[in-house]
Amino acid sequence: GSSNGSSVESLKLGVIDSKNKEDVEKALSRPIQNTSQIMHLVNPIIENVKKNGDKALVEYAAKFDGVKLGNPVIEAPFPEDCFEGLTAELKEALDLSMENVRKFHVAQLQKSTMQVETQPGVLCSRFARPIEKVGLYIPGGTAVLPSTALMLGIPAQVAQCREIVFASPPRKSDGKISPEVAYIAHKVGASKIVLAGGAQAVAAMAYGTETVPKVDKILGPGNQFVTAAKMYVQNDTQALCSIDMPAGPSEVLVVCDEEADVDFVASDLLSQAEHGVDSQVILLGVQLSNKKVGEIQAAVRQQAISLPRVEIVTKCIAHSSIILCDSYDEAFSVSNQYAPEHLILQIKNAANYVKLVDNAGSVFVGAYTPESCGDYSSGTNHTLPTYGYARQYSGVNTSTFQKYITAQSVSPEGLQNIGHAVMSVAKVEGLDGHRNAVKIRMGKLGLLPPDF
Ligand code: HSO
Ligand code: ZN
Repeated sequence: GSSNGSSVESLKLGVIDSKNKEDVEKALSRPIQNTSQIMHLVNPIIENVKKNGDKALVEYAAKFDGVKLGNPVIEAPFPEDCFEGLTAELKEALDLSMENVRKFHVAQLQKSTMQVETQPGVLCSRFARPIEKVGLYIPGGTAVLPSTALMLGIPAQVAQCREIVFASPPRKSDGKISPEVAYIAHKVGASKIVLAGGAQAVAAMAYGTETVPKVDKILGPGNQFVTAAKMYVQNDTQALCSIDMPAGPSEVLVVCDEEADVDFVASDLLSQAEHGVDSQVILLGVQLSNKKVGEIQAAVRQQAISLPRVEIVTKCIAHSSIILCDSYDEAFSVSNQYAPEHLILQIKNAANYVKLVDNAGSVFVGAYTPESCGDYSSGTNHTLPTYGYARQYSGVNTSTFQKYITAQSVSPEGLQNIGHAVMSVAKVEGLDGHRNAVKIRMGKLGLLPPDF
């Protein structure tokens, strides 16, 4: 990595006092994302895939991935050479991670039908069913992310989706998919792997091609092209496709106090910073001494310079900061305002403060709980709302792959209990047909006076 003077110099987290509202607001603002401009580039790609199917996919693989594809789709059972290069150590690591993610997501299954008798004879119920076909997008980009394959694939399998389709850009070097992603696709019972990235992958799964099945929901993180394409197909009734959530750059907010281990704090900030130059990392320090602030800055610098991705980290740190807070309450109020994707608590009695969290994707409680554990192996999902969407979205979970169906059964006694209310509301809405549907039944049951 580079360690020239200027980059080491900018490897210093700036410090802001929480009383300086303008600076705090600036530090907490997210980078502006221009989706409409990207749409101009994405539209023709979607149109091309819609019209020309596999031929368009092969064309884009040559153009964007520099790969000559015969068939853009690999079908299960995946050929042995897909797994070439997968080591025993990695297999074991992925197996352990999958097992924990499976345990946590199986526990989220609501197995029995929920049923409520709202009035005597009026039975309302709700039950879950899997979304039939799902498309899981696994990004290529600056890092291979088999963990994302696992975080999307396991819950889809747990929810018992009938068809799971993977899409991921082929490797520039050999036109293949990484063996780790192929292994997970195999483990979760995916039917197909589409060798495509970007908007073209999203379009192929949304509309279907000769070899790619049309899916009902598309999930997974991606670059701006992927995000724009997901937004587009979600709004196209011809695609009849939903998406998981809007995606933005990844982020972490760490809350620490004077007792925190500065090396732990620095490592958590950096593990998020290395994701990308647009990642955001924020440290809220509760009643920190100047000495502690200096130690944190030094630890960040010292750890950063030995990371292979130091250049990305340096750019990220340049727009990240430490915000000094007077109290724990103040820190949590700032955190809730920011609504971080990841919230890490490195404070005394951390577990006692979880009740103060109103907005966050996932919370990491205590000094020995780095975000990395949740990114890979503990069991929680790492596909989380970014960009402040933690205010209204949940991270990916088992119900992300299901929909709920309600049912009701009304007995004659039940009709007697609610029929008059239905007729009155129908009348004020001017919908006589609605009113009649109840009136006819109540009449035959002898529940209405003859002159009604
Ligand atoms: N922290 C990332 C997930 C990830 N980390 C994948 C490593 N690999 C976004 O939440
Ligand atoms: Zn991560």
